[in-house]
Amino acid sequence: MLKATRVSDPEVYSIVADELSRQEHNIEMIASESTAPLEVLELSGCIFTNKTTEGYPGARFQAGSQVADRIENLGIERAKKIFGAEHANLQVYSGSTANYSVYSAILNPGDTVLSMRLDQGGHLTHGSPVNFLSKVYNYIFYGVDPKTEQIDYDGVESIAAENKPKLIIAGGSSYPRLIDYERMSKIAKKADAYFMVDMAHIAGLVAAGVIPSPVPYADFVTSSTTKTFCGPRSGIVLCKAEHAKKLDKGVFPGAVGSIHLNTVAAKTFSLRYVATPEFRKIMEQVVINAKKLAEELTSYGFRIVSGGTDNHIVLVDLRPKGATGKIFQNALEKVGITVNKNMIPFDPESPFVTSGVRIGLTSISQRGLKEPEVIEIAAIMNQVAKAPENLANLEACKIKAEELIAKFPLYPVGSFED
Ligand code: DSN
Repeated sequence: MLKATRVSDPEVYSIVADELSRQEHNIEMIASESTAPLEVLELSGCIFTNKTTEGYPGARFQAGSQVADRIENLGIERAKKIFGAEHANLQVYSGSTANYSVYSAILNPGDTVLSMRLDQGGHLTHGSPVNFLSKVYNYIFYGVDPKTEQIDYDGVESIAAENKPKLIIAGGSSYPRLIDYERMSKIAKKADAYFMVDMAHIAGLVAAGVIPSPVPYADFVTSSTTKTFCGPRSGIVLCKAEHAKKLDKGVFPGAVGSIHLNTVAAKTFSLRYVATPEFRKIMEQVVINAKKLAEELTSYGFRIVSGGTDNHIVLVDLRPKGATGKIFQNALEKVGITVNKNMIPFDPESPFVTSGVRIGLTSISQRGLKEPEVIEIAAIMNQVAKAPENLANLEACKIKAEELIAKFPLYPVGSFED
């Protein structure tokens, strides 16, 4: 691994080696994480890193871009095919810049955007007051029904009718349920608004056909290419053909500079990988494992927000166990299980404390863990919750967690040996 760096900069090499070891020995359950295939790691650092290119295939600002055109065109074709999209743009750097690109394509300063509240499942880039775009656009928000903890579609409809937003956004970072895209798109049409879906968290499940796709219903679909997509740290935007020109201008020069061709190459690989039966099986197991975890944790007295999950996320209300998200996250970290504290709908705690944790099942499913192991993880979590600040308890849980994950290598053994 990192043959050149190991010799020339042992300090950086050893930090990267420590991170590999951390990932190998921990049960990684951050919902926005996954394990990139070796090809993605290779391609993310490939020779395209050296090439500067701006513009689009066939119309570049820099000479020597013919090879770059080939990789970008291949990626675009694969993206259109796998998602059934009319147009695709691979130049965005992340899910965040994917969102900024759509805003840049269709919005003017002061325009109204209707999106989901961050503390009920949305995302920082959908108008949070701490994001700079909240100074540019007028964001207003919808939320979940307090009883079902699922999107209050009637509420969305009445807010849209009253405020006439130019854009309505669905999708986010901690919503564990399916979204009724058809209903949302009808609401948008009625309000004469564009409809955008941010599928960053669920893109892999969508690509594998395990959950419904927003592509037929949305004007724009944005995504990061990590999370369930299991690709490089980057992004993608899809749209209807009628918006293609606007979108491409919104991306470049609207929101990004020169293309990260190395990650375009890695995304292009991923866009083939996510169409394989092997990937589909993993995504199916992700959903099975998530449902199993929700069921097991419920049996131990945890409360699962919305009563369950349809995707890779289990959002847990810790109040019945007398813990906060901060306490539980820190205790699990000591045990070798990595999750993140997360707001739950109508959370009385601050975002720095929270009443919940968000648990993702993608990485462990990629490593081959199935229902029997998920049952063990839930039991460890329950034991942690009983005494989250008791070091002897945490040490006993750590031994169990280490034994469990040691049976499932992060990458095939020998992958990083020279
Ligand atoms: N939005 C953050 C998350 O969901 O964890 C990072 O992508």
